[in-house]
Amino acid sequence: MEGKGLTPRPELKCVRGLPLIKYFAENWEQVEKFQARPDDLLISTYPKAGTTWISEIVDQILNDGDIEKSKRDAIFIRVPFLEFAVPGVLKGTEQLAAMPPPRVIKTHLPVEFLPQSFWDKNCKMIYVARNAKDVAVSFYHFYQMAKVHPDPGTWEEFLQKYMDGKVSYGSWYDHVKGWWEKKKDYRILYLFYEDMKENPKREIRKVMKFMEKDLGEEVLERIVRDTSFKIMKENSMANYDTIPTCVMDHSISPFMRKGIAGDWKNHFTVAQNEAFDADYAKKMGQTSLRFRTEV
Ligand code: PPS
Repeated sequence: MEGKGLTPRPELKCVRGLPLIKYFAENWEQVEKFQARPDDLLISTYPKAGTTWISEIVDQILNDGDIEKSKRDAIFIRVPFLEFAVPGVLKGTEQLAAMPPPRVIKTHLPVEFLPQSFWDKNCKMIYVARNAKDVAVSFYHFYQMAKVHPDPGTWEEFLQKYMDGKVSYGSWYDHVKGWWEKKKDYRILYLFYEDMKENPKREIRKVMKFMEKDLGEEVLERIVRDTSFKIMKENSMANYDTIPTCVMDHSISPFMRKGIAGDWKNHFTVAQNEAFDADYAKKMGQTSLRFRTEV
């Protein structure tokens, strides 16, 4: 990845009301007409919910737990990012056009923005949801280190923008609820980051079953180990270390930052937490979707 011709910190640009990274929005036509195949496996998340973790798990399952095979390339090449587009770099849609099946595809799109062909082809999809407060903290750090985002401002300012859905990919609330509703009608495995932290073996077993891959206990245990935060943080094919500093600056905040549930407590003030909880109750309403904020 070169990143030439990139203007640092461009303002977000809306596509049908959805705020996106400017370059992603400018490539929207290509995304909308993307043609999924029936054997594509889609990984969908709101940003910072554990996308890289579940992508690494899925790729290791596809490779029967052989970590050397999973180290064949960086995670963003093995699992292309559908709507990714920055000047001078191969777009997600271009990467996917050249990729042999079975393709694993990453997206952060809200359910109503997913290209229609994924629904028409009835693709399998894995959605990972993470609690809203930890996502806010992780996103704030990511905005600082990934310079395709606008300047996040102070934590207080960023938190307000996040609550108002004025960040890249819009409202966390609409995202998690939209995908939750859709799973009633489509082949969507809906997972929670906090469950993965609590019992990765149990959750990876669910993923294997969903992918119809029975690899046995020994391989399962190896995948649990090789997709742990500690191992992935050291793995340059999983930790985004190979991205140029002009795009992601790990010295500001590493991509593999903390990898825990409950870090929000180190960032929210009491007043911020109260305001957030009140707003959360209004926005989440009567949904059956329930989140834990720590493990
Ligand atoms: S992105 O940029 O939206 O695709 O980011 P994403 O991969 O969704 O989220 C990054 C956060 O996930 C944490 N992470 C992990 N946690 C636990 N275990 C493993 N293996 C793991 N891999 C990534 C990563 O540290 C980011 O969370 P924070 O809270 O910032 O540490």
